[in-house]
Amino acid sequence: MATAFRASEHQHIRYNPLQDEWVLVSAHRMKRPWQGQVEPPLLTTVPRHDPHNPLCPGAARANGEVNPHYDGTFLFDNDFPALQPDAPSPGPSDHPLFQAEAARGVCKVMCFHPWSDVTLPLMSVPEIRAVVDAWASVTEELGAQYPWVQIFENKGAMMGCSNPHPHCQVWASSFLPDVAQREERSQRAYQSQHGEPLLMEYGRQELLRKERLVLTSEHWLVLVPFWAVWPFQTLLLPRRHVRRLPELTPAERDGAPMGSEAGANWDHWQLHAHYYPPLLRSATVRKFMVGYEMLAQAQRDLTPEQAAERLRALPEVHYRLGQKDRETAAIA
Ligand code: H2U
Repeated sequence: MATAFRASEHQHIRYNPLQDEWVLVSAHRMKRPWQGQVEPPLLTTVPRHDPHNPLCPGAARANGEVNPHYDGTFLFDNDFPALQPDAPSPGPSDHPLFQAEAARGVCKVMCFHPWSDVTLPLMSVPEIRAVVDAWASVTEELGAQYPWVQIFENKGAMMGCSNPHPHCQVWASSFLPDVAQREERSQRAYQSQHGEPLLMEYGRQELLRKERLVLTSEHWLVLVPFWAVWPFQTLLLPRRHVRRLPELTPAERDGAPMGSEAGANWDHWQLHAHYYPPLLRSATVRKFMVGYEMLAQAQRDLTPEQAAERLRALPEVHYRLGQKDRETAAIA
């Protein structure tokens, strides 16, 4: 008799219908001993204000400009922008194997808070709301001119974040970046075939199946997607159809994180945020995307269902509030 399939025991591949790619799931690999790299413990002693940190209020930035003494969010043009509005065009290509196109755009940096020793989850709801409002207005402003506005936070030195001060980046581009293009294609095709947005049906299914939900609220769902690549990857979805950040109601903004967009008829789009924590087993063992991932396809060790169960079991209290710097993080 054939062995009955169990996702936590048996290797299989899963399809990501949003980004049109597959992931190899091999859960039993978590049983292997770990002799690889162990990261240093997290830095918890960031000074609240450092006059030499270019993201702090009143500090001088790399281009010599001095930041205002801001007391909420602070948005400025990146001094080392990856995209510029007036980049010249490389001109027509003379061969299909050598294609290049103009890349124009704007790069901004947004500080979330005047203090360096907080992160979004340690901020109060009104403070987080100010960030969400600032995301919505920068999306509206840059989205009027560019087809794609990507808001992202590189978090932690482990993932290449250059500065502990709480901040994100906003890159608006004259082209649809690769991932956005794949999500655009998938969502447009799904809508024309099924008459509703892909992520609306996906969210509804996850609510019914209940295996991968991490948090649900009146307005939002957080889940480990069926096709997650990073061990503790999560997807945040609004419960109703919301195409873009500026469409969020005040109540939704009081509990909402980031997203991204484009122009014309985008009824197939559903606002969403991806969270890709790099951790594999603990805060000090990271998942590297190396040999097989670079040469063949993404691979994960524990199943998305196991990851969701572990995330659901986490305490409600932020880990830093459980430590001695409780007073540092408690912001009224
Ligand atoms: P990370 O989010 O990856 O840490 O990057 C911070 C950005 O802040 C980075 O893109 C910009 C860098 O160019 N920055 C300035 O624009 N001015 C500065 O003085 C420091 C950092």
